[in-house]
Amino acid sequence: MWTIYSEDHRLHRPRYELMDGELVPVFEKPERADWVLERVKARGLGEIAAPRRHGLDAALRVHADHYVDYLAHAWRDWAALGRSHDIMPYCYPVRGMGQRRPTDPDARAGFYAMDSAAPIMAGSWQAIQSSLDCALSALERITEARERAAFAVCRPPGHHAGHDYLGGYCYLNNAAIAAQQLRDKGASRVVVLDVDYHHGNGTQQLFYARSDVLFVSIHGDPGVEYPFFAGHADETGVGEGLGYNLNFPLPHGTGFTQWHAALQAGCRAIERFGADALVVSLGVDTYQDDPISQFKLASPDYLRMGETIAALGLPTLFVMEGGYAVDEIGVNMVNVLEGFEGRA
Ligand code: SS9
Ligand code: ZN
Repeated sequence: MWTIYSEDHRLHRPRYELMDGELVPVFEKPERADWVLERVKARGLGEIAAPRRHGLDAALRVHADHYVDYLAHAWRDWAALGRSHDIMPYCYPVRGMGQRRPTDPDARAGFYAMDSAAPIMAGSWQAIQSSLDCALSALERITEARERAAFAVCRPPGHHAGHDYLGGYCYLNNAAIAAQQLRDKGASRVVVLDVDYHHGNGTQQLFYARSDVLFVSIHGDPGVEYPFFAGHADETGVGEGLGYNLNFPLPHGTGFTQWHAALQAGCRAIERFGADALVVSLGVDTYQDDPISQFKLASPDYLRMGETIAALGLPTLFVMEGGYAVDEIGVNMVNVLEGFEGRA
């Protein structure tokens, strides 16, 4: 399968994030994409191509225009104050606050954020757009070149980003935008399957009231895991969307047997749904040695994961999300793709 990759991701390299009450170097770093690309090459997965520029129309189908405008101009407004450190919010509107859109740069940073884990720096916007271009160009391998599958090396990732907010290393929701693009290009039913260790709260939010896009997510129990405020099993959709949101929260320490049983249950729901196409939010932070996660998957398990996803028989776009055990993320990510292609 084709891999779509852009060097522009390097422009996004924020310095610090908060962990255990301490500022630590950001786990979501450029080396992640390097390891993935290296492994794609080493295994001869297929063609590697740069994305073409798509502009923002597709993004504006799921994100608020004022939010996208914030992403585009946040650094300019921040730097105009003479600041050179990454944009990091420190004041958030909570229950009962925050109806009015602020103009102050610090207020805007908090208004458009769910957490402090998605800093913005000078090159971020360029990288964010290129990351989305990777997803949309990979999607064209499926919708235009009529191929079965494609892989987008998206950095920064997207699944925590919602209609009008960033968070958890995510700015534009690449997978959700691709799913909407599939709908706009004629697919009647689309599934987003999120296998990242963390619940895809942004994707869930974007399709929560809709029955045309089924969201299935397998993740660390939000009772004890980021993003805490979404991803519980009783979140099943609302209105039209009731029954079209399926969460599988699993406890810390979950190994592949238990994880795979959830995937199979998810696959049965996907089959009942009768989808035309599948978008996979492909995070490999379920790995046993991931530095910020608590599942116990081993590298060969990712081959099985790919096989099970392939058995759905759907056109499939793989969009890179998380995975922070840098040395192994290439192996694990590409194992899913090779398992999918039956090369294992
Ligand atoms: C861990 C801090 C987690 C955000 C994680 C976002 C994952 C994106 N103590 N910070 S896939
Ligand atoms: Zn994650």
